[in-house]
Amino acid sequence: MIENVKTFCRNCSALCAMEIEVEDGRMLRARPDGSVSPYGAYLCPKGQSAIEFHNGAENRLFESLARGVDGVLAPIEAEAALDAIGAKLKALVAEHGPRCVAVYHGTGAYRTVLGGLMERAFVAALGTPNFFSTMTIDQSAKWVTMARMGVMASGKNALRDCDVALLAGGNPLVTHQGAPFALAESGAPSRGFEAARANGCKVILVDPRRTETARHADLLIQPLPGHDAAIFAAIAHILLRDGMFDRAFVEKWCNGLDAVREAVAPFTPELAAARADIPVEQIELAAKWLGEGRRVYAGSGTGPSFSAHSNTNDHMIELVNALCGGYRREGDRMRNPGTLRTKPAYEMAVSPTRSFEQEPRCLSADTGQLLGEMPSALLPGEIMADHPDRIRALIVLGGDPLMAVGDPVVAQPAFEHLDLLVCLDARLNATGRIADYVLATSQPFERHEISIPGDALYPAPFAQYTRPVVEKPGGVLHDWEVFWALAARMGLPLTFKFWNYGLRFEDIAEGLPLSGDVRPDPEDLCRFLAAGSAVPFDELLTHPEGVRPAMQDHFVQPAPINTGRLELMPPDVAAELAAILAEEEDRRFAYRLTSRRILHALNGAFRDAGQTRRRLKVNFAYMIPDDMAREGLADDDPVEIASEHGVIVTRAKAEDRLRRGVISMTHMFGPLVSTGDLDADGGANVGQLTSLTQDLEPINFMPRFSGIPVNVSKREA
Ligand SMILES: Nc1nc2c(c(=O)[nH]1)N[C@H]1C(S)=C(S)[C@@H](COP(=O)(O)OP(=O)(O)OC[C@H]3O[C@@H](n4cnc5c(=O)[nH]c(N)nc54)[C@H](O)[C@@H]3O)O[C@H]1N2
Ligand SMILES: Nc1nc2c(c(=O)[nH]1)N[C@H]1C(S)=C(S)[C@@H](COP(=O)(O)OP(=O)(O)OC[C@H]3O[C@@H](n4cnc5c(=O)[nH]c(N)nc54)[C@H](O)[C@@H]3O)O[C@H]1N2
Ligand code: SF4
Ligand SMILES: [Mo]
Repeated sequence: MIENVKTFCRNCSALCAMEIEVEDGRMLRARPDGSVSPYGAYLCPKGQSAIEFHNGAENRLFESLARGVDGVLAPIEAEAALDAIGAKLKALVAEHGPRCVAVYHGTGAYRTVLGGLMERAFVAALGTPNFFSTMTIDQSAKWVTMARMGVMASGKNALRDCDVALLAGGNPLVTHQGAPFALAESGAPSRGFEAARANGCKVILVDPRRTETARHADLLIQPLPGHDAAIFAAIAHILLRDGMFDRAFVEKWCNGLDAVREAVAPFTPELAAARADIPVEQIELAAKWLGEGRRVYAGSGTGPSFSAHSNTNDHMIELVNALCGGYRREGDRMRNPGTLRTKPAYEMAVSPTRSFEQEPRCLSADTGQLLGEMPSALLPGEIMADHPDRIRALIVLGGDPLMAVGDPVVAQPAFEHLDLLVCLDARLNATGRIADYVLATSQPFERHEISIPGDALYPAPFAQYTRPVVEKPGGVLHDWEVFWALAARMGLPLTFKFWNYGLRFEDIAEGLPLSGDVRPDPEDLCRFLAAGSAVPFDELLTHPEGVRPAMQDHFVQPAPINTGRLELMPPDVAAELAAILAEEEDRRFAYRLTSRRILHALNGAFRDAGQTRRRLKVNFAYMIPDDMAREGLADDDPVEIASEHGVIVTRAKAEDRLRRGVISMTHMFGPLVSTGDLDADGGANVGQLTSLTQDLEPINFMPRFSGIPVNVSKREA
């Protein structure tokens, strides 16, 4: 008998509502369910690939693995693996203290709400500062900006409220990556852009590639990568030159306007245009629109955060936003104040914390935490440090850190140096291949979930709760169960809490103490999380399609206290700008390799799904036809790409969406290090072109993942 079960996808923060056809405990296919979802009916190809993955595609792991004395990974009973890992962790902590244990939270971890929160509870109970996540190998430049500039507590304007909206280096039509940092609605992203433009919003994109999102752009600027700091300094220069900034906002909430004037004075539009190889008129037009806008948004995706000067790039983009007063203001109606947690918003500046200058510190570099996390690019250094507090054990929840940090020459020996490496994953990835244990974990449709990751992102109040659609296979563990079981074996008392970014775990008053003897019921955990929900948990239970609560309007409130101010131009940012001004172009390399993402895969996940592989035998090196002709390349020709740090081979592909001098390639393809057989490898790891010792940004130690200087040459077959 075929049953239709309502649930939601958990691959990305869109959390698309769906209906799954189930026959005899096996899922057949997924359909979008727009009956209540604020995004309407929407599903991307990964929704269907998820069903196939649950059913065993992409070599899904159905049993845990342990490395034997022969050095080979072999199946192990889950309970035996937990016993061995718990004992080893306990011994390491007894000998070296809790700091020797680190946790890495990968992209697979963000959508397992119970797994992620149990992981936080475990880390808090253990008391280690070594929490790493993909966020610090991704857009931690945004956290650096928050730490150096401060934040407006009311948040940025929503797309649909804007009359001018600018996005630098993001492609939400493909990535569904939107608020709070980038401009977009996560689900059905085109609908948000269409609605905003129907209201008269002008959309500006700054991207070397004419992205899929560019179909919604009124102005597309296609610069060489790595010049966002100069471009946005020039936009600030014009706003100040023409007096077209929000003077009232700046006077009320900001310090440092004179320092901004001084720092951006040399960044004339002509200088930025020459450096980024774009028409000066485009910079003038973008500045004019932003300056005239009443409700403005300027933000970015990964592009500027991956490129040279990423912290400065991001600071300058946020500076332009601040000069335009691009935040929700007192009296503004909030489209979504949150359903599971309804939060008041205040028009109030929170002063910079400069948290990275405080304790706890890293061992291998002079820096500290950002939002309670250590920089992921320092993981290898923190393992190899000649220090009693070095990292000796690493637990990876839903990630592939060895691949993600790049530079395998530096990273691999470090990961191999660990006393204990444990991966919780449903795939055997590059990190898993060198791990001591790989714990096979359940997949979303096999578990209970509540829509916390979407709570503040939905374009309107909405919440959804789901029970498992199918039972989990016998041999696999739930992610949350692993952390609970390890804590029990280590004698650590866990308190389960509703943690969110910006909160310190220990400061959260309400918690659910868990017993190490009684396995918690996941539905009880979700009920606890929904305790403050605008929709009672029992109503969510009876409405698996989700609920849109009837809520009274929420408005941004006046500041309860009035002490914080944004620092627009702290001295370190001014010094970075001065250094950029003095910098010369690296002419040894003819091209710049840029990052991009593909619709059918989610970093390493679904890379080997049928619909991905039918399109992408390898991760192609995309170039414009003119550049290909100059290098004597035709479609599918093997091409060697060499940076200062490494060489990879892939196949070339023409794409007229690019600009000259730019190659565009996606990541997480191929093995960690190429075997030399491109087709057998199924692609090449762009991380081999990156460095963990050179070109690292200050503060967050972000490696250069975009705008990498490279040369290309045809590889003779
Ligand atoms: N389908 C799919 N969705 C995903 C992912 C995925 O792999 N696949 N990954 C998820 C993750 S982990 C993340 S972090 C997000 C990322 O989400 P996005 O930031 O939207 O990612 P991209 O599509 O790579 O967009 C980055 C853009 O930056 C441009 N760019 C590169 N260098 C520069 C530069 O120096 N300056 C400027 N201005 N632009 C530049 C590139 O051309 C590219 O279009 O997506 C998430 N969603
Ligand atoms: N050169 C280069 N390097 C990059 C990037 C780049 O563009 N270029 N991008 C950077 C960015 S933005 C990011 S976010 C990182 C990505 O880095 P990671 O997140 O570390 O890498 P993924 O391959 O996405 O790993 C996610 C893992 O989660 C697993 N998974 C999926 N669902 C579940 C689940 O429910 N439970 C568990 N336990 N596991 C699950 C998947 O099988 C997969 O192995 O890479 C960074 N590194
Ligand atoms: S956009 Fe795609 S991957 Fe993201 S939740 Fe929706 S169906 Fe899933
Ligand atoms: Mo990411």
